[in-house]
Amino acid sequence: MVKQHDNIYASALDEIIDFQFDERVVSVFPDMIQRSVPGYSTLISNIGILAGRYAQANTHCYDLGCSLGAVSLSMRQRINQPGCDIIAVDNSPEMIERAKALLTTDLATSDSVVPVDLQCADIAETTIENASVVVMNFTLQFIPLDQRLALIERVYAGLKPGGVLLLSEKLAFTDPQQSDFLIDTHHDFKRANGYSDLEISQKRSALENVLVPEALARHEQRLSSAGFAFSSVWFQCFNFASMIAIK
Ligand code: GEK
Repeated sequence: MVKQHDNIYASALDEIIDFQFDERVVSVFPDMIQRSVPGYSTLISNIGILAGRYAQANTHCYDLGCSLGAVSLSMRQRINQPGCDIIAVDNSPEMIERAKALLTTDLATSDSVVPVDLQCADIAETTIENASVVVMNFTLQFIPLDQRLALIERVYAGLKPGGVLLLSEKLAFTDPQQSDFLIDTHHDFKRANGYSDLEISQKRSALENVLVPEALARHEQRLSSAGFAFSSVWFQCFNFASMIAIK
């Protein structure tokens, strides 16, 4: 599939409406996420490696907020325990439609036998059970703040002992100097990837009420109150980080 260039915020807009994962975003999504999230490809390939390490025989591995299924496709290359499947969930019908096409190509071309069940659903309502790996790669940040603890608690309850949650998030920082440094550096990263100042500022406004980042300490607290005895950051580039929490 040819990667379409993201120019959604390139021209000045009269009114900036809240960001949505609609057809227009879906059509440019691989280009958008690659040029906006520092370390995205590194994260995708290493989530596969971590899933390979922690997947347990005869369990489910979840990709919550799967978008086009990049995490699922990486995990299915690396999981070699018998009887595992991947349950990939997203509430954008356009995302799931496109993810199905990509999965069909992957099923036809890769050696992996791990099945992927793509579901169009709200992750707040997805049953999580008999799980050894649960991935939320930049999804929790879109869930309303007051629903986040309940979701993480359901993930914890659905994991088997030794199972893991891999949680990637854009972070907020309480120290103003650190915050300015990391946000400015992220904007440099976007400029270096061809986004103009206008695109950066219009996208920022569109995401303002939709993507709510939290401080690392807040995530650590929530993981601990949900029951996870161990959590650690395993990746960070600027204000984007990924954590692992082990049950
Ligand atoms: C990747 N993980 O490529 N239920 C289900 N899906 C949701 C919900 C919800 N309540 N809220 C948001 N989403 C992917 C990238 S993108 C991150 C994840 C980004 C979905 C939403 O439709 C979108 O596809 C995804 O979460 C977030 O590794 O665009 O910054």
